[in-house]
Amino acid sequence: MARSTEYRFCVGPWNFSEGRDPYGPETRPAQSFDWKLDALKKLGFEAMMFHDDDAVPDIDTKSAAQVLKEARELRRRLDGEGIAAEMVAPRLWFAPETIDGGFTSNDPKQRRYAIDRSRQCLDIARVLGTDLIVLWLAREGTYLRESKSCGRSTELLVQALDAMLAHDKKARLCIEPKPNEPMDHAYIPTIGHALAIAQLTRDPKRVGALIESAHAILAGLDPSDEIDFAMSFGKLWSLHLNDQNGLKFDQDKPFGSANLRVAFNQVRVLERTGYGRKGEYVCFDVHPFRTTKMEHALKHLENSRKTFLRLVEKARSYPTKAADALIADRNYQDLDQLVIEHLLG
Ligand code: XUL
Ligand code: MN
Repeated sequence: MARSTEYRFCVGPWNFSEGRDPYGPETRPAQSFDWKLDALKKLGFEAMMFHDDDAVPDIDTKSAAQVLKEARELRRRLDGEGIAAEMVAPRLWFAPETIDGGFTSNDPKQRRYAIDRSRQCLDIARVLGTDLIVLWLAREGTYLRESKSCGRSTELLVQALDAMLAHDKKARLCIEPKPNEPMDHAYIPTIGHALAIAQLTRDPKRVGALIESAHAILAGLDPSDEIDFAMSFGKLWSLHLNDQNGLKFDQDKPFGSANLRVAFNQVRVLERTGYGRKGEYVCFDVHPFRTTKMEHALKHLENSRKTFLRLVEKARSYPTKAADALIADRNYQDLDQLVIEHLLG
């Protein structure tokens, strides 16, 4: 299973979070963008992912010209540090306009806001030198089944994707499915839904997917199967590795923290399918535990990367021959133990 290429790693500014949760305030002081960029470099990461308002803070208060000017300044700053922008994602879930959803809002004025803001996000991405737009469709779903229709929302989502595809003929749209939170039910909960809606757009080739381990687990699915499925279509363009302890709030734990075997299987699939060979990054969408002291505030990133690389070694040294013999003999009992022994060894 040896691979010639090595992996490249990426995180976003929000992954240096300060411990706030819905029930309590921050537990660590906020750090500047420069501090985060410096930390990312020291940890050996090569790219940063951005929401549109990570790239240009207070974006809605600024003119289009000012937004592009600030994006150009950021590009110079990143180039100077040798750090790439992996993607830009419109943060549609914060604005007062998107309380009832962005693209699927019941109010046409607010749907227009969501599309205009997404178009501006494409302009920012072009300036930052990336063709990848990530769409976590946070509020595109319902709290109440009767308030919207899934069929109508699918049409509205396709219209929005089409508007983005028309705005920039080179951009690729990468849908990041998540089944719930903040919504009761999201309209694009799994990779299957993301790849299916791509087919309804004006340019299906430019609509793909991003898998986040925790989101797949929240959908009751195995993230390694989701990865394998998307790779079968050549549609896995980004990846948010992390971990999640069962069906609860989105935990964004360090990679491998809750279930090492599930993490191992994700790495095995990445190795087998050659993820990263076309320049895709391995991103860690992880957060420090709320209890984390400032002096340990980068450990979740360092440790996720360390675990990932250890699991790459484990994937490469997996006793394939012995495993194949057990599979041929339908001896899954011992296959199970072989995996356990391999991970323990
Ligand atoms: C939300 C989530 C986001 C996206 C980027 O659960 O994962 O941080 O990755 O918008
Ligand atoms: Mn994510």
